[in-house]
Amino acid sequence: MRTYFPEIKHPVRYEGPDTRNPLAFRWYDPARKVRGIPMADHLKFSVAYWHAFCGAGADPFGLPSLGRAWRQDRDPMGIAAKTLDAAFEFFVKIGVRYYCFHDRDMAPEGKNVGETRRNLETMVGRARTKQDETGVRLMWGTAALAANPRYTHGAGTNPDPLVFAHAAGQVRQMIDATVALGGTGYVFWGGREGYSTLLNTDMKQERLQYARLLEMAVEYGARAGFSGMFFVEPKPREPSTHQYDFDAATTLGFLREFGLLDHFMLNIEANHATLAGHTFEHELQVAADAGKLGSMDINRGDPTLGWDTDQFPTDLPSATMAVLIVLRQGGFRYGGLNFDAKVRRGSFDTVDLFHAHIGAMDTMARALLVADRIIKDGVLDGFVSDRYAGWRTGIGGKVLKGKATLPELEEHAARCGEPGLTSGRQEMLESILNDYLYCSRIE
Ligand code: XLS
Ligand code: NI
Ligand code: NI
Repeated sequence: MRTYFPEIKHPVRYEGPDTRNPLAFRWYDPARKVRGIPMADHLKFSVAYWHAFCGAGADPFGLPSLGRAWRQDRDPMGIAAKTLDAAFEFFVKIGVRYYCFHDRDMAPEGKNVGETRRNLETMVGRARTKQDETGVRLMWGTAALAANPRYTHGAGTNPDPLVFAHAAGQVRQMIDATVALGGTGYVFWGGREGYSTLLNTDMKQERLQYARLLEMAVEYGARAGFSGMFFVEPKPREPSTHQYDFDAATTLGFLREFGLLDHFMLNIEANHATLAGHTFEHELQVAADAGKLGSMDINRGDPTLGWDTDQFPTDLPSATMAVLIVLRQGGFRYGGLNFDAKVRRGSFDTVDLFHAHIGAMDTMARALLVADRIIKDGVLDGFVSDRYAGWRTGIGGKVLKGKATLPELEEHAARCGEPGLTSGRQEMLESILNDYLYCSRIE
């Protein structure tokens, strides 16, 4: 069979922090045990099919710049077949065990709903064979409900029920595909579920429609044998001015409002967090506190740009904060760490795909080692725990149990007088974190 990555002769290896080989892992050592579990099980990496194999480097100012050999064929199904070959060659060579895809990444839309279904089923059949040959598995599936012009005013939130029906059909086909490939998750992400102006929008109606779509997906998933988890991926804006799933808190509120919370978890994306004016760790913590942190789209934005640049995550402090939250909740059951990231328009060579994934996997692996050390030492957790110690006994404990009253608290304040001023020690804690990141021995 033709090879699309001839420059990589064997799967990328772990060579340790001192290697000079840019095509080796410095920190990601899949078999290395951390807290008794292999690194590969802590870091369930997934390659994003759309960015890695379908992305061609186009931007609003420029034509496609990445001439991928697997995208050259006269027939769209021919392109799909070559892309699948390239994808599985890449998964094996980079050593990632999971991938995620949208229906349209893997199979082209046909002339009508029936042909579209057949295209997808054909490609899913081939993907199943490749999965069996390689052991690589599907993490989650999703439907592309944004690109086709019919979805310009939304898919689930479109004013036209016929558009909604097309979206629903796509979701149904993609749930079938996810089941056929053994995926453990199904994602709803922003797409164009939002609006641009209230002059033409009934927001209350659109949110209700969207809830109905999610409800039907849950009902159909149960019938189709889907035993994984449904996820919503919050995103605040782009392409719509206002996206309904703005951030984790908004999305949790939406799911609660429509009685969907039991069937959904959140897939938190780093770049969407920053677009919403939050940090990645803020969004992760909101989801985790609700018991709803199900998966992550790991990437990063550009702090000087206001859109979803989907760069590969190489920022160690942010990665460490993220992994700390994941470790504290005991990892992921249905999801993992999906690289919703693409190489830059000017990274023309296929080897750049390897550099991108290697750098990001090493960043997350290093973050895992640092986070493990931080948790083991207990310095940071101890500080926070001490800070709230007053709430475990006495009047604090009474308040939390719902046993206190306002008059009682006024009386308590009067009796005890002015509280002392306790420093939050932010600068000290920032320095401690830096010590762990840059000085502590984690080899
Ligand atoms: C777009 C989203 C998209 C999803 C995949 O902004 O991040 O890539 O994660 O469905
Ligand atoms: Ni995403
Ligand atoms: Ni995104």
